[in-house]
Amino acid sequence: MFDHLSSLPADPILGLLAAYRADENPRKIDLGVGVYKDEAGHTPVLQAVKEAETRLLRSEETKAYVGPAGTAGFNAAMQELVLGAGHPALVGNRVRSAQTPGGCGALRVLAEFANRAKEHATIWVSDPTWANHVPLLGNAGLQIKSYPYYDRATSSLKFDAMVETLKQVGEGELVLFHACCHNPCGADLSREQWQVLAEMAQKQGFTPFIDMAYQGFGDSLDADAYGLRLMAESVPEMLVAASCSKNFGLYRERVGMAMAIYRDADSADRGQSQLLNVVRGNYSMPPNHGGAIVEAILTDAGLRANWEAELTEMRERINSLRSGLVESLEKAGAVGDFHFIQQQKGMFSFLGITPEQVEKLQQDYSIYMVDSSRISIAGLSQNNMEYFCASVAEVLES
Ligand code: PLP
Ligand code: TYF
Repeated sequence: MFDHLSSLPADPILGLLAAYRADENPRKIDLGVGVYKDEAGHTPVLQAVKEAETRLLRSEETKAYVGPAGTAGFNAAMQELVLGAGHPALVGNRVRSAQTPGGCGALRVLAEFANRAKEHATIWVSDPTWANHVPLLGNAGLQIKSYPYYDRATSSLKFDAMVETLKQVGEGELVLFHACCHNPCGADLSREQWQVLAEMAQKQGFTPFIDMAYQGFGDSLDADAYGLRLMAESVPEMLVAASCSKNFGLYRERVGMAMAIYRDADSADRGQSQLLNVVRGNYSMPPNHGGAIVEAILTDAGLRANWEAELTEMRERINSLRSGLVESLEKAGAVGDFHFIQQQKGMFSFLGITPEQVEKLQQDYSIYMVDSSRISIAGLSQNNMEYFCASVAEVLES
């Protein structure tokens, strides 16, 4: 029965990793997948995570099932991290959530949940958006349409065009927003722009669906959640897919949260029964280990302070790489104005070069990035910055 299946291309982002690993050039640089790397090019386990794991190993007494929502402690701590303590939606008992296998698990569960509420509902996503949004949301049955977001020609937001397109969106439709650190473009909405969008959501009645995969990687844990929290104060209903992959460095442990905000506590209870039923029909219940680590860190003052310090260090390294990159590109004589990179946030920016130039960087210089010229900034370091910028300058000249 499987003979007739044709083969499909690998995930274009994860596929790059294999090509990079096979490359024997000692100067090779990996700017592909969005995984944080330190100055030495490593993705270490955070100290706070190691300590939480050590404590868990000692205190854990059973591996018996937990249940489809994961633990209550994880959900309460994560809801508070995302929404902020005392958020009106929390105080009003209108929030429900489930621990999921990563942010991807959350996106998929929430998409299926939304599809139950309204079959084949339209979800508007930014152009461009993370490539995985398409299968995660589309395979659940939602219909995907896009709104203008980023202008490659000027390396800035197309906010007016975004607003113009979203004016036609109404009740029963969803709009996906990146909470912060937009993947792939790095260009985020300002507080004023979030305000405009929150008023539109309120007036027009569409349902915001916010993907928060990088809380803490932009400006701070609270500042990065500004738009999400504002939106959650403005509308009666909203969905949030949160990921703990980047900010806790728990990538392979698969930890995230699918959260929904409802009109009132009664609809929240009914909604949660549906959401947990979606979980049951997919994977029954989430893996426990990563969620237990997050819960331990968020609920212990010492571990939490250590984690926040490590998160700050990751953020500051990326931000200093951003300014270093702009400076070094200028010094290398690269044609063009790259100052936008310094204004953008999070793991990614588009370099703004052509697919042919991306290909040339890979073939001739062993520098790996996604076709769109998206670079994962943390792959740069003091060691490879000069080689990277000189190579880009040469490719831009040729
Ligand atoms: N959403 C965006 C925009 C992402 O970049 C990612 C990837 O890291 C995710 C969601 C979810 O990732 P994960 O499933 O690894 O938590
Ligand atoms: O965009 C990225 O690089 C990250 C990591 O299937 C990622 O979000 C990439 C591809 C994928 C899952 C995660």
